[in-house]
Parts: sequence; structure tokens; C-alpha cells
Amino acid sequence: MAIINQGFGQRRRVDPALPPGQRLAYDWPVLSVGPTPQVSTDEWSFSIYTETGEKHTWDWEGLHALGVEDITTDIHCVTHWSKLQMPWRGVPLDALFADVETTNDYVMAHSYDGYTTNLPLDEILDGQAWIATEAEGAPLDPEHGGPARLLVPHLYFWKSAKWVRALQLIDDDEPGFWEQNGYHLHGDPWREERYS
Ligand SMILES: Nc1nc2c(c(=O)[nH]1)N[C@H]1C(S)=C(S)[C@@H](COP(=O)(O)O)O[C@H]1N2
Ligand SMILES: [Mo]
Repeated sequence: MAIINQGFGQRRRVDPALPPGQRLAYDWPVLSVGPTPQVSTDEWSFSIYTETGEKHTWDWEGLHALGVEDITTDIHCVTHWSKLQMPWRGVPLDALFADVETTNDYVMAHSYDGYTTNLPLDEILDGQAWIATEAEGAPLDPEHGGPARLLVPHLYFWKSAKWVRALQLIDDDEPGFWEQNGYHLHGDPWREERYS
């Protein structure tokens, strides 16, 4: 963390881990479009749908059998707050895509509350995204997407769909919920891809 002297005795901390226009949050704000869906781990399932109509589905036990990882990562919300070095636990999407055959380049994430968000397939593989089940050492709070949410920390946090239930392979990039309402199709915080 660098201290930049702006003159006249005024000091501003510039953190190299903070993307442009972001401020540190010490709490964890809840941002949801609608009410929190109540999904128990008994009834929870997650599916990947391909363009050929193939469906790959995991229940709660099946998900964990793929192997959970501990992740420490920064998150950045488009409403200008960031949290640095947050501990998470989840299953890497690489494990879920291991047996999935597709020639499509994008996915649409679908959630139990009806929320959707679009992502490039090559940005959720290679250790870049997880189905997260724990944060800060505890099972994810329902408000924060529990029992499981997408975690795609290198993009703005609206891409990390809470209460995720499916990923659908699509051939062209299509806007999800916030992207239809003015947010950027891609959402890289380092390029400030906030709005379209
Ligand atoms: N299903 C679902 N996922 C969602 C949202 C939502 O309303 N529904 N809000 C998004 C937005 S805009 C943000 S900033 C983050 C907020 O996550 P948090 O409430 O855990 O901080 O979740 C994202 N994922
Ligand atoms: Mo957001």
C-alpha cells in the first residue's frame, strides 16, 4: 500500500490492489434484486446444459465429491466497494466442465431467484471461477447466495450469480439481467467496464 502525498499536508492512500474508482469496504454489503430464495441443500442441484441438449447435473453431495478448494481473493462491486483478500471455499468450474463437450463460447448463468448473467466460457475455466459454498470461514449466508453461488472474482461482482442453479452454453454473447439494464456485457473492473 503506497502513501501518496498530495501536498498541503493532505494524504490519500492509493492501494495498488484497488481497481480504479473502487473504495475498501470493511463490512459485506448485500445487493439483491429481489427477495432471498430459500434453497435447502437437500433440494439443491446444479446443472450444465449444452447446445446439443445434454444435461449434466450434480446434487449437493455430488458437487462436494468433485473436490473443494480454498481460495483467497479480492472482490469488486460495480457500486464502488471492494473487499480484499477474502477467504472462500468452493468447487472449481474446471471440475464441473471436465466431461462437458461444447463448441460454444459463452454461458448464461441462471439462479433460483430468476437472475441471469452472461460470461465468456474461457473466463470461467482455468482456475478463474468456482461454485462457492463458504466464505469467511462459514457456510454462505442465504443473503449472500447460500447454499451456493458463482464466484468469478476477476469480473465485477454482479457476474457472481448468487443461488446459482444452472449454466447454459450459448453460442453468441447475450445480456443477462443487469447487462440488459445498462451494465457492461463483460465487466472487467481494471478497465472500468461498468456500463455499456
Ligand atoms: N441471483 C442473484 N445473484 C446476484 C444478484 C442478485 O440480485 N441475484 N446481485 C448481484 C450483484 S449486483 C452483486 S454486487 C452481488 C452482491 O453479492 P452480495 O450480496 O453477496 O454482496 O451479487 C450479484 N449476484
Ligand atoms: Mo452489484
